[in-house]
Amino acid sequence: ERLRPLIAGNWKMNGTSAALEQIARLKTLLGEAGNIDSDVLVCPPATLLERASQRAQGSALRIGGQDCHANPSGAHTGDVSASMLLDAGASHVIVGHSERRADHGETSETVRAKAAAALAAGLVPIICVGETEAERLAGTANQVVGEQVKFSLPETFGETPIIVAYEPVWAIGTGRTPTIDDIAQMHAHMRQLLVARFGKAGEAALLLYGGSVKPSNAEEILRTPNVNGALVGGASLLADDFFSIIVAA
Ligand code: G2H
Repeated sequence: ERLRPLIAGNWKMNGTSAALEQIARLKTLLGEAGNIDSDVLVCPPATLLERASQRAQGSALRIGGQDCHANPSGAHTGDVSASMLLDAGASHVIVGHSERRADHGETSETVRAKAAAALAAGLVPIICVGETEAERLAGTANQVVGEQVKFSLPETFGETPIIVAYEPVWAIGTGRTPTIDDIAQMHAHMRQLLVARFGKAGEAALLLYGGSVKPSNAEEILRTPNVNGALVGGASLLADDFFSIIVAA
C-alpha cells in the first residue's frame, strides 16, 4: 500500500521578508498543477512563520517550525514553544535535526521531550535521525540510527502520524548522497524497528529521506521502497526547484 508522501522544505536560517515571494510562487505552482498526490510543507525561520502561513492560505501548502522547546512556556530566553508555533499557523515541527544535535547539544532524550511537547500542543513532529560519516565508515550506521529511533521517539503518538526523517549527516548540504541501496537498507531497518514497536502505526509511518535532495535525484530517491517523502534543505529555497521535487514524488 502506497502511503501519501510528504515533501517538506527546511529553509534553515535563510530568508527575510523577500523570501515570502517563494511561498506565493509555490502556491501558484501548486494551484496550476491541480492534483498533487503528496502533502507539501515548508518550514521557514520562526520570524516568517505567521506571514508564510497567511500567504499559504487557500492552498494545500502547509507551514512548519524548525524546532520547539520541550516546555510549554516559561523562562527560556530565545526559545519558541510548540503552542507558539501552532498559534503562528504551523501544522508540523522538525525536531532533532542534526544541526541542532550538533550546534545545541541536543541528545535523543531532548529530542523525545520536544517531540512529546509538539504532540501535546497538536503539532506533528518530524523527528530527524542520521549517522555521521565516521559512524558510517566504522560500520555502525544501523546501530546509531536504531538507537536514535529508539530514544528520540515518544512512547505513543495517539492519532498523530509518525514521521521520521533519515538524514545522514555527511550528506547534508554536501551534494553527496548515499547509494539508493544504502537508503533502501536504512529505511527498511527503520521500518522494521517502528513496526516492532508501534505495530500498524509503524506500518503507516512516513519515512522521509533528507540530505542533498535536488530536482535531479529526487525521482530515484522517492521511488525507493520505504521512502515516503523527502526533507529538502537547499533545494527548497527556490519555489521552482522545490516544485520539481514535489512533482517527482
Ligand atoms: C538536510 C537537508 C534538509 P540539504 O539537512 O533538512 O538539507 O537538502 O541542503 O542537504
